[in-house]
Amino acid sequence: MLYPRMTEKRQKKPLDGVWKFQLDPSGKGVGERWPSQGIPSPIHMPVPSSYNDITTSEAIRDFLGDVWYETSTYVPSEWMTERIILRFGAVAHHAKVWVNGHFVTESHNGFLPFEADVTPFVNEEKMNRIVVKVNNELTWDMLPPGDVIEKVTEDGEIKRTLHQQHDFFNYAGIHRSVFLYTTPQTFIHSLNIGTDFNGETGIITGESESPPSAFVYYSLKDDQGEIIAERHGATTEIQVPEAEAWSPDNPYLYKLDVYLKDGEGTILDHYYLNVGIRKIEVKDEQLLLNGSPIYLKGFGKHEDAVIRGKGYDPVTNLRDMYLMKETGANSFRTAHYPYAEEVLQLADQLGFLVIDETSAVGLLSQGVPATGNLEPVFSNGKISSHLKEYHLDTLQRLIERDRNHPSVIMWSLSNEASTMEPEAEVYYKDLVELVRKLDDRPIMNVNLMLIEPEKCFVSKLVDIIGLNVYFGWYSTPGDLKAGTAELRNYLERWAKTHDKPIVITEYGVDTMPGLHKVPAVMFSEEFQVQFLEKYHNVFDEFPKVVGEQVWNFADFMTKQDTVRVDGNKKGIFTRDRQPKMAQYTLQKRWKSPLREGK
Ligand code: BDP
Repeated sequence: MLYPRMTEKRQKKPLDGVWKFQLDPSGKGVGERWPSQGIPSPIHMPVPSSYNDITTSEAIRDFLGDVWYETSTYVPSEWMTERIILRFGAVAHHAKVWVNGHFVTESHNGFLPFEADVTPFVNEEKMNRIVVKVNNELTWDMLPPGDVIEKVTEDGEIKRTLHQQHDFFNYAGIHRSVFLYTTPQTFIHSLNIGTDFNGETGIITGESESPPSAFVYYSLKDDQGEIIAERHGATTEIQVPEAEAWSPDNPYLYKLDVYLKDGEGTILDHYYLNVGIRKIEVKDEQLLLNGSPIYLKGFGKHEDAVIRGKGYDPVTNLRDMYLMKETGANSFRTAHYPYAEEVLQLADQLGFLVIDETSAVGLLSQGVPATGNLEPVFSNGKISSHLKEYHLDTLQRLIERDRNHPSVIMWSLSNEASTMEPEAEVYYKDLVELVRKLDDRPIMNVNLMLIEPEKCFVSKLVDIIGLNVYFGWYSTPGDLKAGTAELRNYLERWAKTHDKPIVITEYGVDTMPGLHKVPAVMFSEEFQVQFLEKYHNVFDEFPKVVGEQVWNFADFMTKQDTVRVDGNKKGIFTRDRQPKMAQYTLQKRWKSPLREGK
């Protein structure tokens, strides 16, 4: 599914703005024909945004169930000969969509785009009503998984609450931009662009899916618009001598125009992509970018901001990118789900190496309060065949969506799953096999610090190991000497057991901005600084450690909990994107050369 772009053959109209909105606690909307009649008692709600934090209502913030959105629009007359597509960047978590009362599509993935061909349902001269039912419940048939728990209260009412296993607020709503766009009747369906670089020559391979009756024509241009190469044929290979390789220091982008022509040479469709020529590989226990070892410096992030929650926000997004550059970061991980495509477009342009993660977070055994034992996930049917299919589908769609971004350097299968269960091996084998079929980027899986390297059933399947480590915080709280000793021991065991590079995908501590303590104590800014410094010294002892990504870039919202003070405070920046003291610690380290060759 190609991201909507304007060309002389394609139009687009964003439907972002203020929509109508209504809660539907008793689920009566369909029965009362809201899809065709409109929603009866709406309030105003911005799109894209989470709906939770916009009003002052606790009922809206904590709502669980169906909500409805509605907007109306005219469609230009000149669109009537084209295919008209309605596209949502993402709606969390379940969506059903109607256009002028006709059901057109549904989605059960809160972090990936979906669309419908609405050509037959669109009116030329009248307003077109678009109605969306959104549901935010989690089940164990989806990712992230969760349960809705029903309890009868003392006054006989049924109270429904969400049980979730992941550490971020279950924001919901129309989270990413909504577009109406057109394609010609004969159109380019998909593009798969690969690149390679041998130190001098770049190779671009192109594969386009389009109707066999039409001819594909590629035109490659440099960043000044000068034509470098032209090719015919759906599958192509272009050699670029003396290529400018893409990297965080030089995010050079070529432009690839793709045309579809008929037998007479008339242009039927036109689409274009930015292409960064680069090669990423795992070799000799190192991560190589364009043939040289690269050390990842950066953050685990979240799509999270004040008021708009998980709604895509170009303003916050750019601020984040500038702050990361300023700190000396060259990378980030899309923890714990696929981010908006606009984030990756900017990462291509500004030069960030992205670990692209699925929404598989929370596949972790939970302690059973009665026994204190861990309830397994993979081995007792908690993970259904539906969930596995969902995971495979998410991976496939993530790769198809993001494979053309030079910034995306690897796929992360999941975060902190119960990979110590033997049954996890078969499950992950199938995931790995799928990725290998679709793409040649390295594969990572991210491990919880309770996973013992000798007893992990998944690390042997992947190319690069992600480790989340919080010794001195969740273990031996406050004792950084003991914490760093544990860290050293843990890394030694991983390095001994696996001949693969390791990225520290999370390390960090909750820190209240402005809280100063000497000697340092947990939650003070001094403690965060010391934790980072001590951890960095240990990382530097291990040649297999090829990257460090602090948890988290910024403070973020979580569910209410005794261990969370208005959310998770492990940010290097506050939730409104101002630095804590530790930002200078990182800047000092990341802006000066690290170990030799890194
Ligand atoms: C890790 C999780 C991350 C949490 C973090 C924390 O991967 O989502 O937010 O711990 O506790 O286990 O701050």
